[in-house]
Amino acid sequence: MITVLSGGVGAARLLRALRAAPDAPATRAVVNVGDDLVLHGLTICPDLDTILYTLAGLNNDATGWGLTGETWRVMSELEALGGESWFRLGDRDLATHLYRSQRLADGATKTTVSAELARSLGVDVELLPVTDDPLSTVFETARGRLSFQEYFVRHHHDVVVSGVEVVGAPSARPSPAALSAIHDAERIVIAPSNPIISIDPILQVPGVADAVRRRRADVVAVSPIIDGVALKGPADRLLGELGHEVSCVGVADFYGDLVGTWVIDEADARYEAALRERGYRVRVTTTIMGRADHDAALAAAVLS
Ligand code: FO1
Repeated sequence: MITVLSGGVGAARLLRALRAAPDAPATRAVVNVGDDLVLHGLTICPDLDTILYTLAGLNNDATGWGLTGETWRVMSELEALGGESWFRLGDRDLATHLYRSQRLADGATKTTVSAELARSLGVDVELLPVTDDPLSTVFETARGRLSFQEYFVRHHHDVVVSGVEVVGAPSARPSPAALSAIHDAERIVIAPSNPIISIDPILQVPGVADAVRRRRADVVAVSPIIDGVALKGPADRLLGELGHEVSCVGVADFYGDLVGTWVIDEADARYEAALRERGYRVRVTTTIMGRADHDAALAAAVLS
């Protein structure tokens, strides 16, 4: 059994690659919920849903979020009524948010609802929100304090950030299932997700970073920075704005003693020595996913 600490797109692609590997081990994902939001009265969990849709083969690969073959009739009607339409919810996607919101109103936890959705869509990876308590990542920016999705979607993550706070983290309780997934796993993988806004909110839930640190020898992390650049999203920009080196070494320094082995891209082979000097084992391979041979190589590096 392996456990993957997961944000959205990068984690979803890694999980897909791991599931496709020969003799793929059973897999659990401990998933960030810091970018969840309530909009139109609906609870939306972007990272959980990106993983769910990707593993179900339903993800819109062009956008990285939402469903393939989507239609937008409800959004158009909402826009005509003057409703909030900057955060786009497709007609098919809305069914997920309606289902989740009703189940939460019935008293079910996010953990339970995630398992129900995974079962309905035939997904065999256990999707475990890191906590069932409210968590929301907020940004201190040149335009004031912004919620995650205001920063990410409304302002296209094109605003200077001076600080990130995970509101709710100090009092959040890790879900028992997420903690066991870290305790019991043969291997823990940190996905190539944004360290600051996807993985750190998971680690800030009390008890989670300590649980990962105790398993350090079995923790393998995949760098989301390749040759100084993030393939998707603002990880590179945020690392720089918050004073970190924008490289796989900067990411390694950010996680510090939580990680035993780094998987870095061939384009970053020059950093191997610096990482070894810091006490890490290092595997160099392609980390750019989406091609079957690349996915297989990365999965092999993570699982070997
Ligand atoms: N990202 C966008 O750039 N624009 C959107 O309108 C948008 C809508 C959306 C709806 C549901 C969902 O699950 C995700 C959605 N995303 C959208 C993606 C998402 O908000 C971000 O990529 C993640 O939160 C970052 O991990």
